[in-house]
Amino acid sequence: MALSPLGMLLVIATILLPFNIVVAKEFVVGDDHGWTIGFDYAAWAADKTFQVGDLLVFKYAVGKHNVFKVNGTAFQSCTIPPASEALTTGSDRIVLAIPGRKWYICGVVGHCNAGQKLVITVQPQTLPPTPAPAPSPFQHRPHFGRWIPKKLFTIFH
Ligand SMILES: *[C@@H]1O[C@H](CO)[C@@H](O)[C@H](O)[C@H]1NC(C)=O
Ligand SMILES: [Cu+2]
Repeated sequence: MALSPLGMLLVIATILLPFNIVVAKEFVVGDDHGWTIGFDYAAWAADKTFQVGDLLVFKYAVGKHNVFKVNGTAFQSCTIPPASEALTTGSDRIVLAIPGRKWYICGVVGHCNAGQKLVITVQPQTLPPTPAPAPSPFQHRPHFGRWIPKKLFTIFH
């Protein structure tokens, strides 16, 4: 029996399903500007969608800046956490593992107040919709199977 185009599409979709995962995106914060003062990170983030599994990369010259993950209160007031909590590699990679609002600031004196702060909202990962179970090709088969084995059993017993 030849498959209808729709049936063929279903077969292909089923085969490809395990590969149909959402690809994680990598965001270089500030793009070419990197992580610095004098850049509008609110505008940078405004047209982007961040999802669980995506990656933030903070790029800056080591020693010039750093990155602290803070809460909303510390973000508003530019309260710098203990230095031990700083990310300082100059290429700090943060995987967005949990949905919700995330706040980052630079801990160098004056930088957060000068606007070196980023707030984003991480969306839950969108999964592809679960397909309805494909109809079984056997479900309309005549029920000969029910009596044939019994009859054979009877004959050869
Ligand atoms: C926010 O973080 C600061 C320290 O960084 C802490 O003192 C404060 O309790 C936190 N606020 C909330 C609401 O968690
Ligand atoms: Cu800084």
